[in-house]
Amino acid sequence: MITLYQTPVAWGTPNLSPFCFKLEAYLRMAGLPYEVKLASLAKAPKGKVPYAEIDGMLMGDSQFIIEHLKSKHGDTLDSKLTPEQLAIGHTVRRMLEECTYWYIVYMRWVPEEGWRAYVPVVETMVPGVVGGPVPVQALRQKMLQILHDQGTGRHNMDEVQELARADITALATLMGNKTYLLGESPSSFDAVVYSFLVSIIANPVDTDFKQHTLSQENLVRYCARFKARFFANWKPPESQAA
Ligand SMILES: N[C@@H](CCC(=O)N[C@@H](CS)C(=O)NCC(=O)O)C(=O)O
Repeated sequence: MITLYQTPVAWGTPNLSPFCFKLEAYLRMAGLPYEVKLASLAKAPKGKVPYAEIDGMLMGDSQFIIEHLKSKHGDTLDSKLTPEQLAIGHTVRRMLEECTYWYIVYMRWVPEEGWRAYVPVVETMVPGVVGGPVPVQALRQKMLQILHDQGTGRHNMDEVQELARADITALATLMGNKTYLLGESPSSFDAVVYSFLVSIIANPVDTDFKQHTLSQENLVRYCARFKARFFANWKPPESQAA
């Protein structure tokens, strides 16, 4: 059994961390049984979520975990992809994880309206996930500093939304009318695309970023299709059921 350690269920989605959600989506796509437990950043091998326990060993980083699972259990999802498809998948994954991710983070932590909506979610992570009774304002200050150091925090809201819209337009164009990102069959890259799209759409605060995503009909249809195929029977973990 694989134990997936992640942040609590929130906003009606399995996880608001797109990296946790991606890993859970991959496990479901690959048909690997798993259980979910609440993470503790203090115990996380890389100090980040998700992390997983596999054969008694703790591993960090969603992609390292996926690569490990592929070598252990085989890779039915990606084994038929051409080198060009793999390159497109890789590029899309890196765009979402290294760029779009920061725009998702910005919308939650920077604008006052976004922060007001996100505080209740952050409160569910104190003290357990963050490892102590840290005030949510201190967590916000830390995240604002991280955003500043990364660079996205130096942009204003309009600039971030413009960057974010461009990523979504590129994704919608690449998706076209295909059933999944790279064709008629799902690949591991769809775990990334789906989890990041849901992370954007689930935010209750309306932004251009969210509206632009919702206006891409092919992406909205894609999310519905993916959910129906891989998350139809999803239930919150017992420890977190309402
Ligand atoms: N490359 C990592 C990224 C994971 C990541 O950035 N996780 C965020 C949550 S979405 C996190 O743990 N942040 C807490 C922190 O940095 O202290 C992966 O794929 O797992």
